[in-house]
Amino acid sequence: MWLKEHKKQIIIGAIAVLVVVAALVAGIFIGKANSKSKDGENPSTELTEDTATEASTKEDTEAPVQSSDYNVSVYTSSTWGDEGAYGATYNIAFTNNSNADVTEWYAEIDVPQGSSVADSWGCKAEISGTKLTVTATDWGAAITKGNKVEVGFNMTTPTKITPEIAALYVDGKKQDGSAAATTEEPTTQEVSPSVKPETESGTPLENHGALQVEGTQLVDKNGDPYQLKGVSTHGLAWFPEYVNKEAFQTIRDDWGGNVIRLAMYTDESGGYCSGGDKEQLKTLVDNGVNYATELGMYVIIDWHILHDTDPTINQGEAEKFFAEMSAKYADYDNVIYEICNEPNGGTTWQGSVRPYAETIIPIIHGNDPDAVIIVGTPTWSQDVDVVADDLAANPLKDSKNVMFAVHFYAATHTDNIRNKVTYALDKGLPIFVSEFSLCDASGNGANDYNQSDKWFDLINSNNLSYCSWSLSNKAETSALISSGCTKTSGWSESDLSETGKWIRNQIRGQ
Ligand code: IDC
Repeated sequence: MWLKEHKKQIIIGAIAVLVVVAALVAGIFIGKANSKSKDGENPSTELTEDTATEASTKEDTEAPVQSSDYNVSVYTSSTWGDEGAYGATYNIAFTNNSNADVTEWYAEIDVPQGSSVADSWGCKAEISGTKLTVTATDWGAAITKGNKVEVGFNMTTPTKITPEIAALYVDGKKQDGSAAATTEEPTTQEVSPSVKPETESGTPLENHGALQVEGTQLVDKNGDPYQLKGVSTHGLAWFPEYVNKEAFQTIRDDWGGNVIRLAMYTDESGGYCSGGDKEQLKTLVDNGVNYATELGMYVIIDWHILHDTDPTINQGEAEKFFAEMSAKYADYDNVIYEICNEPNGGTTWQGSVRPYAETIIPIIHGNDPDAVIIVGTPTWSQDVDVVADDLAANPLKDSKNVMFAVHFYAATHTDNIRNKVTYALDKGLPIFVSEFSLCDASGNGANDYNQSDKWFDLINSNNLSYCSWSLSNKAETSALISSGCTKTSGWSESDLSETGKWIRNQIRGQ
């Protein structure tokens, strides 16, 4: 299509290439006669008679010189509105396969007269007549070799369009057609990395509404797959200062996050069932839910069992807690319940977690029938394979909008746990990565970036939702804020720990 529409320009371009090649050949032969280049220096740049002949054959072909340096595609993600005012989020994914860094680029897309852009991230998107020019800005423009960015914008068009890149310019040079591939829908790898602060044209909640589970996938109010990406607090009792609206807003607007997990320990010091101040803890949960709601973010209320190993140990308290929470937030579309962080010790799925879930789920759904609920899985939320096998044979009595947790710490949990995830997804189990970090399972030690990349390949190719442990400045590797930084919101990049920087980039899609 692009080639056909531009046949004329391409032929003119090819002729221009020929003229330049001819001039170069002449110039080099003259140059050679005058000064012989040093032996072995830059041999590949020397244009010989052979390559000149090869270039001249290009005249017969329709395509200009092929370039595989850049792979650029455009796709729409969420859509809204109707004919007359058809809205969509457009994402442009740019992969720099060349061996030089890219510092600026822009793309042109044909749009119907009367289209308008609401907001954009990583780029400036401007319409003049029927031409939309998307010019990468700041982080969207700086693409080091081998790396990929995704920029995006929201646009309303009078009619539904299939966006295509009509022209692409990289570092001042127009690229040939082969560089600008176009896809209507994202491929699975392209789904997630998109930074979408969503502050101007609507918050995540305004745009995506009540979420549901369809098959293994979390979907939004329009039935479109939706990925939650965000952070978990540390223990609410220990780091209450991070439960503030500006902190959540920084995660939303600077990181591109859309979810906050509120981790309330049940049995550690100051825990809900181990002498902690229940009212104070519930106030922290309530504040967290309200800040997230005001910001249009999703929020997970996490019953953070850990030392107590088996969710049935404090089940009575859990029943009361979730009855109270689900009654209070029954009308909130953004509240998600995580009913047991990490069953561990000798706790089994069939012996404890399943019966516990079959008690708590009806309590929550009794108040809020559509609520999304995350159930922790045995062995510190790793054994999703065991759960998948059991549920394939014998589904839960109430499985509506129920998902299952997998947690990983990349320096400890590798192929073995990823294989469990793949296996469980294949069996149809909806999975939510409600906690993870890049270091070892203690929350400390060195980060394993290689394993972290492998995890994110799996996460993004399956559009899994995730929350990173933890929004705190504790002196441990998994804390997202640098231990020397006492700011509780508005962090600049240098305020973040190494983990924090990596996670922020990941959420931003870099
Ligand atoms: C860790 C915290 C650490 C705290 C400890 C308490 O990072 O500061 O002292 O809990 O036991 C989990 C748990 C999560 C752990 C984390 C790291 O869900 O509570 O946090 N982790 O050990 N599962 C695997 C790792």
